Amino acid sequence: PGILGQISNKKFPESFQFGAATAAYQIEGAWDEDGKGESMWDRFIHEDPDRVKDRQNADIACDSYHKWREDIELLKELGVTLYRFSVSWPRILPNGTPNKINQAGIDHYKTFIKALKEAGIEPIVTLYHWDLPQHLLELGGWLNEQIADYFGEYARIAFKNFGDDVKIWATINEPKSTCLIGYGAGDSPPGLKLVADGVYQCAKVQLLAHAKAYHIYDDEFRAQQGGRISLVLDTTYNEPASDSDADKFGAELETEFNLGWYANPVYIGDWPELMKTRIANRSRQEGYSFSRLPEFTAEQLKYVNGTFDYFGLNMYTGLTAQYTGEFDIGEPNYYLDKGTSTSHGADWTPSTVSWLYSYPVGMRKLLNLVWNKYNPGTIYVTENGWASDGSLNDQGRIDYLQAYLSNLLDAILEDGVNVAGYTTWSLMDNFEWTEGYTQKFGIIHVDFDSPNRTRTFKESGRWYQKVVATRCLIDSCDE
Ligand code: PNW
Repeated sequence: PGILGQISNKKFPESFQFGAATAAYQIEGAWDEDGKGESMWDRFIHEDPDRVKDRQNADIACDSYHKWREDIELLKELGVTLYRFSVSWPRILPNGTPNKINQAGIDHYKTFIKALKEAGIEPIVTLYHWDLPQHLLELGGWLNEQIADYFGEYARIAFKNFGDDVKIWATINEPKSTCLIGYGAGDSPPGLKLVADGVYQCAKVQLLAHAKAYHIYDDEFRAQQGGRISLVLDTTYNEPASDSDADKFGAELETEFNLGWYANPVYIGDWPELMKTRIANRSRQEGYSFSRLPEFTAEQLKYVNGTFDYFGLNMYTGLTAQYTGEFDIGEPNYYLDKGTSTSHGADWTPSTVSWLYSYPVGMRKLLNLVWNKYNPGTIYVTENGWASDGSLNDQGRIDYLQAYLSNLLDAILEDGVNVAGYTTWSLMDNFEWTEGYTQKFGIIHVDFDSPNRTRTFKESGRWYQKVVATRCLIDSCDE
């Protein structure tokens, strides 16, 4: 099925797990309660509320720190068997270092995880979904390789305390987004505009941090706990804007500079060749005696390569790409290194956020690409979802989810891709970073005007509930 194609009339395999996803900073609130430390997002927004579109903040958000029992009831009502959420680093280690452990934070997550398991819901726990402890930011944040060691310390504490109950770990969520937005565009913390070199250094440090956590799990916990661990990467599926060889190259560049940048070191062994040669060439012409893309030492390469037990994939949308040719040498910049310009297909349905268009067949194509290129053994689609204005009548989200899930199912049944589970973004409306509460991704509505943060199923929530129960995307599937 293409964009306007047929929805599959087959059933999802019994082993396939449906779920929903959230992240600590976007739902928890309680930003300074019970000993929690300050995260870089707390500071970034408190310091200047104008950094958020509606001048709101996440001090309370969905209040899930207090209302977690209700969240579990919602998950039960949906009937899902997977819940992907993140643990807040500064809630466990207020200044990010193991020097001070906040027992109240540990107890909170322990209780929550136990209750989830009792409800028959398996946790996928993300260790880092963007809320770096402020202290570690001041130490240099993701530009300082030492942060990788601190991440390892934090991961060890999480494995030790939660690992008996958590069997699927995700180290870092979307390193690409953190590096490009926080260290390149400067629109999220730390607000740095280091698009020439900071973005590359950030990527290296995040990969080292991921690998550190992986090895600690492997060496110290895997034998007893028997779980799986990987990282979560986000990417678009990129189509050439035309049939020309130049545009085909443009799509390849787009994919290598976004997905390959992080996936190649972990799944294959080093930065993509295309990135290495292009950035080295441009660097040389720009007066550097070395490449602005930092090299891994031989030891680091070995350390990072193979640090996965599955592929965590966040997939929302597609792009059309063109190769722009070589220009602006002398102005070091990731985007010029990449050498593409991107847009979207003329017939792709827009959402309420500028970057998100519906391109369902991209899901099937991307799953095949990841499966064939990276040989991950298992893929979890850890995020996929639609932005809308927040009304309960959200047919647009149903159309999107139905078409994407249909393509996901085709990838499983027709193409033989092992997709083990899917956690839709998001369980409920939440704090959408610098978009504040203006963008709603939830299949469940949250009333941010009520102190109760009342949760109400949207039509998409009811629709998803039915899909989960019947394993079928239409009224009745082939038996
Ligand atoms: C995700 N893309 O980021 C984040 O993980 C969530 O925290 C966030 O709420 C959600 O998107 C919705 O914005 C994305 O390239 C990063 O298509 C990149 C893309 C999509 C989502």
